[in-house]
Amino acid sequence: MRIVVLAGGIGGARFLRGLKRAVPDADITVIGNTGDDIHLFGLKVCPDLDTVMYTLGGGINEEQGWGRTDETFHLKEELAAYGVGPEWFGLGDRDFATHIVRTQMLGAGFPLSAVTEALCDRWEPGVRLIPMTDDRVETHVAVTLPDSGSAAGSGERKAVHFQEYWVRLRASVPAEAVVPVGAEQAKPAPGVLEAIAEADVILFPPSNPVVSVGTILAVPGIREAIANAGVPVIGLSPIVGDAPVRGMADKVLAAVGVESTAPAVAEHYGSGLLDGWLVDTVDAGCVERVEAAGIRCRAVPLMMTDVDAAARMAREALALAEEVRAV
Ligand code: FO1
Repeated sequence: MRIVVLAGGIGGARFLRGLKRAVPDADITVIGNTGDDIHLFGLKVCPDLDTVMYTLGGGINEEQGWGRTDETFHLKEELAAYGVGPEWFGLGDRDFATHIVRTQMLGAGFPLSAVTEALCDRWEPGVRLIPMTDDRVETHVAVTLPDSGSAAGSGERKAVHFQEYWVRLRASVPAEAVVPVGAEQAKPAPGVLEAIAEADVILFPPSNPVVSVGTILAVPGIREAIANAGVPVIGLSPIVGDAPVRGMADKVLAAVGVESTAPAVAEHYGSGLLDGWLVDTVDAGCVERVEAAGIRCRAVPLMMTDVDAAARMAREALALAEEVRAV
């Protein structure tokens, strides 16, 4: 079975670990979000690609869900001693090596897709990991920063890099707009459209629908290829009981005018794209609403408490795909 998965960071990576356990013989291609990528200290950092690579390759810091296990921060401390930041983004020594190799290869002229393949030679994630594009796309978030010296609402309006919004500001101010800068001009990376065309099933894991899956779909050609693939497209809700399972998805959903509920996210993707949607059992009451929108829906446990739980979710997603295929 050939499976294509559109993945963000932690949620996508943990779901993939379950999917691999559920169907060990499947041929899995992961299209990774690169809108979170950031240039720091002259290096290209790809948080979502690395989170998938480290998680599936056994090198992830399990508690955090990002970065390396057994990490130290000497380099960051030395940089800080020179007054060189940003201090708010935690890059560890082991992780730095990945960014150095990546940046060196990019500088030598290799595209990001080839660099990712080379990095995966070491980590052997057991899936084919392809960035959504080789072109530069950076998600920016429009915010109004509170101005402590004046009346509320009169602060400075500016666009910040997604990582600054997520990590430095901890999504503490409303996201007024989310813009994947460069996406309109980007082309799908080599292999992306081919994998979609050859897939037996396409899965949207419980990743952020705006800044992860949404950014991948913003690359011209990818949404259309998925909608026209003629195979079941199944998503898993990242919202359980009207709150994100992890992260701050509600903040960026508000920016695109979508309420933070499992059915609203399904409707946001729409029946033109999505054939099936899994919601958590606590949201069983919304199954009818999702089906009324033309999307087959089932309520199953969606908390990825461990790899077995993620594997059960993956099996449910594939079972729903078979139901869709049978109609
Ligand atoms: N997330 C944090 O909350 N704080 C950090 O300092 C941080 C550093 C970091 C370094 C490398 C990396 O691959 C990921 C990192 N993340 C960090 C996670 C990341 O910011 C986001 O969770 C993802 O981009 C969202 O998918």
